[in-house]
Amino acid sequence: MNQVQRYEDARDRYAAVGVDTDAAIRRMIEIPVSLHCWQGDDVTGFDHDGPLTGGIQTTGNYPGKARTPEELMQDMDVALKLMPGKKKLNLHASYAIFEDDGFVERDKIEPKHFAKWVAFAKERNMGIDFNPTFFSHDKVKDGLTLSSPDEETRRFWIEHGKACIRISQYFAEQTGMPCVMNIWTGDGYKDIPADRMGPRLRYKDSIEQILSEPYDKKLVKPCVESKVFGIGVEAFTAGSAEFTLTFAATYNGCLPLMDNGHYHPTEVVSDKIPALLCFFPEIALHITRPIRWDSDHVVLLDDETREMAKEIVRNNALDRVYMALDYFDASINRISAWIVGFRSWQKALLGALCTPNAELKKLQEESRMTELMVMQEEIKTYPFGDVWEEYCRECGVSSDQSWFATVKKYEDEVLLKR
Ligand code: RNT
Ligand code: ZN
Repeated sequence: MNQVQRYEDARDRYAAVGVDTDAAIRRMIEIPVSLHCWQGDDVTGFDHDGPLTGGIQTTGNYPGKARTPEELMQDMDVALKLMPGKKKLNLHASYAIFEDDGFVERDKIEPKHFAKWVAFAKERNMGIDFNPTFFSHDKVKDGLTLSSPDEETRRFWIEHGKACIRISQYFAEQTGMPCVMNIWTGDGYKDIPADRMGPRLRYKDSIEQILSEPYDKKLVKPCVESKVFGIGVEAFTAGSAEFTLTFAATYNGCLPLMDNGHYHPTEVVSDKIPALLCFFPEIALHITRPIRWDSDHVVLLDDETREMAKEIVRNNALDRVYMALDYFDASINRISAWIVGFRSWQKALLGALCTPNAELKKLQEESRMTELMVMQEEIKTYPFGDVWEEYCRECGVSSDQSWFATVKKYEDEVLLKR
């Protein structure tokens, strides 16, 4: 059988259980997923020389990391061409590009420092998401930014946040697509603090001040990301789950952002997605793979990844959930890391769209739990690979591992010469 025949056969098999694979492929093509620039250079950015701080860490020393905006864009381009689907660009403020005008501190950054990124995104028909960078900087004082008791420090970071709102608005205006602006800080304490509420009250006030900067609510989507703990800040995190979720719930227009590396290991974000969708018109996700902790391994097509995608799809929430990848592995080819993670999430979404969700839900509602188990298990071995192959063919990318040859060639010719 050739590819066309295989797909037709698969389409019939899925149709028999009520799944329209053509419709699934058509839907996939429209769903934007945000690709994080920071996988390309181990979260280094272009505005500082110091180490990565904030309780996050990249491990590994694979050769060929991008050192300049040009290299990062070039590498990302290689990756983008080998992934199916619609992409958005996810930037951090530390990736500002300072040209002859010279360097400015983070509280003074302007849209012009991102003009090259806008040109890059526009040429590729991508929207842009944005993140103020509250880490890896001299002004992080005693591990604190927006929750710092030092007013000068806190003011600096509030001004940074406001500058980022203005830049987010610019991104949305330029690209014609909304910009999700995510606030995450690693603020916290290594050991038992005496005051857990004071830092949070300051954090709350700081976010309110940032969001008092005028912006168009249809264009800029601010969100707050929680975390359970970070390296060196094991005892207390100001932006805990309860803190950020309550902030988002009580502040009109602010979205909660869940990163599936940021919870206790037995908690699953797949279960939290439908819980939040009961209350929030829109939510945001950072999709990662935590191994034992917030290790930020490359996203694979594992059970929880599939389960998260299923929750978005079966609750009809593809238009309500802003999806972004967030991981950083410096121990393997960084371009492959981008591609494997992006393709894995694409597979998870397409798989979710090829699940007979309405039928399964009906079985649950009729309490036919035996049949539900039978069906959920049998669908796992349906010919998903043939649908994936057709989707990749329509997107003009390879459906199997043959994409790696392109990356390997680029590694030999470009990366290893850096
Ligand atoms: C850190 C958070 C945060 C960062 C990025 C770089 O634990 O997940 O989202 O990964 O902002
Ligand atoms: Zn994250």
